[in-house]
Amino acid sequence: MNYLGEARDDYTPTRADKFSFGLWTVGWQGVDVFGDAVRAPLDPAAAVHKLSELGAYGVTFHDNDVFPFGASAAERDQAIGSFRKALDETGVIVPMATTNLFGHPIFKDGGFTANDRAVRRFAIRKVVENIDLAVELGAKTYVCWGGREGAESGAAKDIRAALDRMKEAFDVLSAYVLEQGYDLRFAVEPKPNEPRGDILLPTIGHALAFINELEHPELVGLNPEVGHEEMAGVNFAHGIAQALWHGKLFHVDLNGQTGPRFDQDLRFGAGNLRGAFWTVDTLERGGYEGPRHFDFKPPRTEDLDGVWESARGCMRNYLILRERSQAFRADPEVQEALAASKLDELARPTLDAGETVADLRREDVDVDALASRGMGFERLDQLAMDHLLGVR
Ligand code: GLT
Ligand code: MN
Ligand code: MN
Repeated sequence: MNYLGEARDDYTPTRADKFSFGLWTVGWQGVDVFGDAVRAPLDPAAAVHKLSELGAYGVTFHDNDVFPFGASAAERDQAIGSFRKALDETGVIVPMATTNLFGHPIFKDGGFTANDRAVRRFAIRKVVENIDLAVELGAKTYVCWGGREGAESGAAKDIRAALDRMKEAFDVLSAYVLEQGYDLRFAVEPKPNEPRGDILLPTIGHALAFINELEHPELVGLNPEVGHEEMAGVNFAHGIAQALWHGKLFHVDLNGQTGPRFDQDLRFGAGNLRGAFWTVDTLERGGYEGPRHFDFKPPRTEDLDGVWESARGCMRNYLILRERSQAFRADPEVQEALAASKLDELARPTLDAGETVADLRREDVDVDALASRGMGFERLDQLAMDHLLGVR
């Protein structure tokens, strides 16, 4: 039984849960820096059918997840037709799309910020072409992950000029979207490194500051990824809470990561489980209404059955954590502990209306009493742990 007295093991996703997956996630063949493909290519239409059967409501794609780089018009139409047919047959939607500006050798020094101007011009054009397709398929969010926008060495990239070019790309793309009357917003996906030694806009904070410099900041928000922030050693739940505070959490990439190391892209809930608990708690309580999008890589050890187990696990873990977070918040002892830890006071403005610093200066402060007062956070956190571990 769960805390509401309902049958406990009902963590089966429905479309109302808004789970979505990138075609490149379940379709990852396992090619990595050290090894070849371990799995056969997965037909996008087959992926759509299986994800639908598992309970996902959406799929997302890069242009070249659907048709290969350099495909002829006929090949492109045929591939899109087959993908679209699967969407129609299943009712699966495309909430988001993105561009592959990293796989082909032309992008070895980046797309929007490549030193080579001809590459930059080609990159923007590639994005525009896929935006047209994205909108046709109903996407409302367009992700820009700048994995190749960066450098391995100091003199190779003039960072200020590169940021000018990055801004230029977003300004041009925003103008295009407005001109076409598209109902589409951009979401920048930060990452600190990999594949480049250092990537531009490495964290949520860098990206938020960058957005303010754009011609159309209202059209650009964030698509933070759990593992990317944790690679930088920062707290993902805090990061998305701040993005929500700025009204900039347009999309989210959920996955698992164990601390600062290479980008593991584990299934959601694997790796930093406590972090995942607070991530779900923050999304569910913070007013986020977008897709719960999984961007993970089923490990190379898995065959196709293992791929689907892994996809199922992402959704199951989200639902378990959602239930655990709800149980935590509904527990009267937790509510009492939250009050004892003064969370309600934190929500109250520090100065009352009409008060000024003069009022603060007049105040008689019992410094010793305030200094010796415990905050009760350990009790509060243990209650969270008990809920997370399922013993409450
Ligand atoms: C790539 C990357 C992801 C991004 C994708 C969007 S592609 O797999 O590792 O984090 O979200 O371009
Ligand atoms: Mn990643
Ligand atoms: Mn991602």
